[in-house]
Amino acid sequence: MAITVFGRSVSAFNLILFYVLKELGLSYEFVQTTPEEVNSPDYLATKHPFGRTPSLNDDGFQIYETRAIARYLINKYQGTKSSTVLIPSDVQKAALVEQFISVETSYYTQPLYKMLTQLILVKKQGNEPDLKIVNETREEIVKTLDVYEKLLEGKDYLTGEFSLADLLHVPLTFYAINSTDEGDLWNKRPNVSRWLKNLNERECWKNVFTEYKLSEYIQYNISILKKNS
Ligand SMILES: *[C@@H]1O[C@H](CO)[C@@H](O)[C@H](O)[C@H]1NC(C)=O
Ligand SMILES: *[C@@H]1O[C@H](CO)[C@@H](O)[C@H](O)[C@H]1NC(C)=O
Ligand SMILES: *[C@@H]1O[C@H](CO)[C@@H](O)[C@H](O)[C@H]1NC(C)=O
Ligand SMILES: CC(=O)N[C@H]1CO[C@H](CO)[C@@H](O)[C@@H]1O
Repeated sequence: MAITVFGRSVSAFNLILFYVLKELGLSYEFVQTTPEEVNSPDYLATKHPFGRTPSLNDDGFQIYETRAIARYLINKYQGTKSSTVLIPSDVQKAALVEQFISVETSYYTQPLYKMLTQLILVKKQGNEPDLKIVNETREEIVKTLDVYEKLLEGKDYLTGEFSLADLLHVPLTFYAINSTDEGDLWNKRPNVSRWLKNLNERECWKNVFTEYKLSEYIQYNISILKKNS
């Protein structure tokens, strides 16, 4: 068994994949790719035709798109190297995990990714963020978090038990809370905060945090943002 991940260690989607691999107890090799490399003919032909990261190779089998890679790893390896269950075998429990993954993809990650692109990437490049986009996506996130706040009442995790659905939220939320001034959207909601605390305390995420030096992206980003705004 040899798993290789191609990607960029600071990207939220790569961090999701590292987190999944660690929860499943799998070891892997990581090949850091540069922004230029992901657009090279070789990368497009063999790793990801849309020039994105991550892409994973498992003993010759190549697959891209984070959620698809995660499901593949779960179907193949869950239960073999660790006891963590990311998608339960019970069909109805699994369906509820899929329901929340759909919620995460459409109502959470989509607006949040757009907002963070403005508040982190655009600012880092020295440009002014588009406040219309920031305002519109913030409004969508508020609506989503209001629903989450109710859904998470009396629950530790979205389905009640930790699953892939919860895990998929963690890296992007880490950047939102620690590298922008928008943290109150999460911090002011007690049920959402409790959920994030449960997630942040998981050993595998702490290992991702340490291994990929995420603490460097907290103060660093904030001071850069302050300088540019
Ligand atoms: C964004 O929202 C702020 C605060 O509500 C407001 O002052 C600003 O005019 C808005 N900007 C745009 C471009 O919509
Ligand atoms: C959050 O959870 C508490 C109980 O844990 C509950 O009293 C409160 O109403 C919840 N908040 C919302 C907005 O549903
Ligand atoms: C923000 O960063 C701190 C480390 O300084 C970490 O403990 C915390 O979990 C992070 N918050 C989120 C929501 O990821
Ligand atoms: C305070 C802090 O963590 N600063 C770090 C910011 O990030 C750079 C690298 O990206 C580090 O070198 C700094 O130590």
